[in-house]
Amino acid sequence: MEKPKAKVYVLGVPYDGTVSWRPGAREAPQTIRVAATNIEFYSLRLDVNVEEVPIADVGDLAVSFDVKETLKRLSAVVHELAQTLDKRLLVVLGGEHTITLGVFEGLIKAGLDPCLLVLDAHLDYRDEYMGLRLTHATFARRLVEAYGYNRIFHLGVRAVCREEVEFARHKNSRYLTSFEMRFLGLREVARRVLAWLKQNSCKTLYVSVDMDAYDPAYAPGVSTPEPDGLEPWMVLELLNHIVLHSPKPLVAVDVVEVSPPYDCSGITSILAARTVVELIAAHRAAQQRQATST
Ligand SMILES: [Mn+2]
Repeated sequence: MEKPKAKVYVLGVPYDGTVSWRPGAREAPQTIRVAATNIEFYSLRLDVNVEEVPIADVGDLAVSFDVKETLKRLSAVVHELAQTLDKRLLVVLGGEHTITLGVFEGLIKAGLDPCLLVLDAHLDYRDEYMGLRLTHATFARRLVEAYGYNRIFHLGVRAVCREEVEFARHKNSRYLTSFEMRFLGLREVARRVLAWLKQNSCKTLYVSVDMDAYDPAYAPGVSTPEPDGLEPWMVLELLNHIVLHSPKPLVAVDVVEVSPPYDCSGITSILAARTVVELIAAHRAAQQRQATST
């Protein structure tokens, strides 16, 4: 019998070295894995059985105290895994949001040239935070400075400082607040994200889910919770629709900023696991759709 080949790689990054408020994201790769082994893997939304998808858990990155060294190692591992990502999906379990920068750099090095769709209460566009230039609160600034201001589309934004809003407006970086999203409705939000993907010269799609994009009522166990957030049905419907209709293939996904010590009854880890399962299902459905149309 032929050995099943992995269609999805799962990599944990237990790093929270620059955390400013509620530490613990280093524990999240394990708690999300435990949640994932205990929830159902059938996506009724898409009629995709994720149990049938061969998934390889490649373990956790050996992290350093030093954020730059951690990102360097992460970028190297992602670069290696990305050699075979043309038909596969990389799922990264954080860790704090800074790790997205390392994953992004690894994908760039592998020639996958991604656009980054970020779900986050925050813009993370500060130039520096508490004396550091490379932190969970500045990673998006470093990313767009290096790879272009049109690389990121933020969804669910509602907690910013003046510097970040002025930066985003001045550079014409795309974002929608949680309240704009509710007012516009999901169809219009999806239409705008898909239009951005279409006109962008990037080649692939990378989705980063900061769990604080969800309302703290649903995801209380995060490093920096903010009220007035998104509801799970909104996020899951929207991501499914975008991945299914994206003109650029989905190659990577991360869930970041879960802080298990602050989680009530593990519900944030469970929602993170559900988010990953639905994204794997959407990736599978998009591939099947593409295969039948060509
Ligand atoms: Mn955030």
